[in-house]
Amino acid sequence: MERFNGVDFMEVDSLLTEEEIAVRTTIRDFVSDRIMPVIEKHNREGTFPAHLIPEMAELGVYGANIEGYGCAGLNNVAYGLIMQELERGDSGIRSFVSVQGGLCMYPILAYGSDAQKSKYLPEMARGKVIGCFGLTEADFGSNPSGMLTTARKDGTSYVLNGSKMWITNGGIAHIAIVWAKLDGRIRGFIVETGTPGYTVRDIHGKFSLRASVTSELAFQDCRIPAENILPGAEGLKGPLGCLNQARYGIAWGAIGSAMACYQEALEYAKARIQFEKPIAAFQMVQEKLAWMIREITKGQLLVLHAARLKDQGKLKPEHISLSKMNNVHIALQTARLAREILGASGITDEYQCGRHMCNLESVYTYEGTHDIHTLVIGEAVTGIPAYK
Ligand code: TGC
Ligand code: FAD
Repeated sequence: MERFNGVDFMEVDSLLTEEEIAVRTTIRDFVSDRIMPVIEKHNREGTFPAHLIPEMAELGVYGANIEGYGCAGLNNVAYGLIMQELERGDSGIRSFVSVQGGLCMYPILAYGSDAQKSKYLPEMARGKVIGCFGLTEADFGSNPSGMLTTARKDGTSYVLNGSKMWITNGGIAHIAIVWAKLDGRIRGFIVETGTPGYTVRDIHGKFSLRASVTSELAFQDCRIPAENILPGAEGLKGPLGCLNQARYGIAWGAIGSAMACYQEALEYAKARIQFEKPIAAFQMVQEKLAWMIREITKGQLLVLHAARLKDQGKLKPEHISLSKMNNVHIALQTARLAREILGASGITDEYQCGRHMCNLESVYTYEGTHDIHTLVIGEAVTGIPAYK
C-alpha cells in the first residue's frame, strides 16, 4: 500500500520527541497496510472490520495513555497521535478505540473498585473484552441529565429499566457502561451484555460512520450484581469526566481526517488538467488548498498544546471543548472543500474525501454538538451558563 507521509507545513514535527514520532510511524504504517485496503469495502457494506480488533490490541492502542493493567502508559501526545493516525484511516476505527479506552476503560480506572479494575482492564487492553458507553437516550441527547433510565437496589442486585440510543460498539460489546438514575442521582453500572433483560438492536441506514456499529440498548428488569456499580461516580460529572477523555482524542482524530482529505485534494489538483492546465494552477483552487493547510496547521498546534497541558494536569474541560469543536469544524470544512476540488470524482468511494465528509457529520454531533461546545466556552468566558 502507498505510504502516507503526513502533512507538516510548519515543522510541527520538530516539537515531537523521537518516541512520539515512533508511535505515530507504527500506527501510520498499520493504517496504510491494514485499514486502507479494506475500509471502502466495509464502508460500502456498512460493516465494522472486527478482524482488526486483536491486531490493534497488539499495537497497544486500547487505553494507550493508561499506566498499568497491561496498557501502554504513553503520554498524551503519543495517545493523540494514535487517534490522529487511526482517523486518517476512518472515523469509525478511531471511534471504536475512543469508546474502548476513553469511555469504557477510563471510567473503570477512575471510578471503579480494585476488583473491577483487575477483572476488566487487562482483558480490555488485550481486546478480549469490548465495551460500549450508554449515556444518550432517544429524548435526552445534549441534555443527558434528564435521562429516564433507572436503577433500583434489590437485595444483592441492581435492577435496570430504560433504554439508550446511538451507542457506538453496542452490537459487538461484551460490557456496557450504563448511566442510570438511582434514587434520582446519576450512577454508572457495568452491565455484561448477556444479562437477561438486556437487548441490543443495531441501527442501519446510516450515511455516516458506516464502518462503525451503532446500536440501541434496552433494559427490562435487567438484574446485575450489586458489585457492578462504579463506586466512585455520582452525578453527571461522572459521565462528563469520561467525555473529557474521548473529546480530547476526537480533537486529534479530526486532524487525521483533515490531513487525508487535504492530501487527496492536493494530489488530485496537481494531476487534473482543465483549460490545458492543472487545476492547482487556478487561484480559486489554491485559495481552498491554502485555507486547508492553514487550518490544519493551527489545529495541529492546538492539540499539541492541549496534550502538553494534559500531561501537566492543567487541561480544563473548556480547553477540550475548544479543541474538539475547532478541529472537527475545520476537518469537516476541509473534507467539503476536498470534495469540491475533486469535482464529480469526489462523490464516489474511489476517493476518500466523501467518506470522511459523511463521517465528520457524526463527529460534529457526537460527544457534545458543536453548539453545546460553543456554550461551554461561552460559560467559561462569561461565567453565565446558557444551556437552558
Ligand atoms: P452542569 O450543571 O453544567 O454540570 C453537572 C456537573 O458536572 C460537572 N461538569 C463536568 N465535570 C467533568 N467534566 C466536564 N466536562 C464537566 N462539565 C460539567 C459540573 O461541574 C457539575 O458538577 P457538580 O459537582 O456541580 O454536580 O450540567 P448540565 O446538565 O447543565 O449540562 C451541561 C452540558 C450541556 C455541557 C452537558 O450536559 C453536556 O456536555 N452535554 C452534551 C452531552 C454529550 O456530550 N453526550 C455525549 C454522549 S457519548 C458520545 O457521544 C460517544 S460518541 C463516541 C464515539 O463513537 O467516538
Ligand atoms: P439534540 O440534543 O436533540 O440536538 C439537536 C440540535 O439542537 C443540535 O444542533 C444541538 O446543538 C441543538 N441544541 C440542543 N440543545 C441546545 C442548546 N441548549 N442550545 C443550542 N442548541 C442546542 N451517545 C452515547 O451515549 N454513546 C455513544 O457511544 C454514542 N455514539 C454515537 C455515535 C453516533 C454515530 C452518533 C451520531 C451519536 C452517538 N451518540 C452516542 C449520541 C450523541 O452523543 C448525541 O447524538 C449528541 O449528544 C446529540 O444529541 P441528539 O442527537 O439527541 O441531538
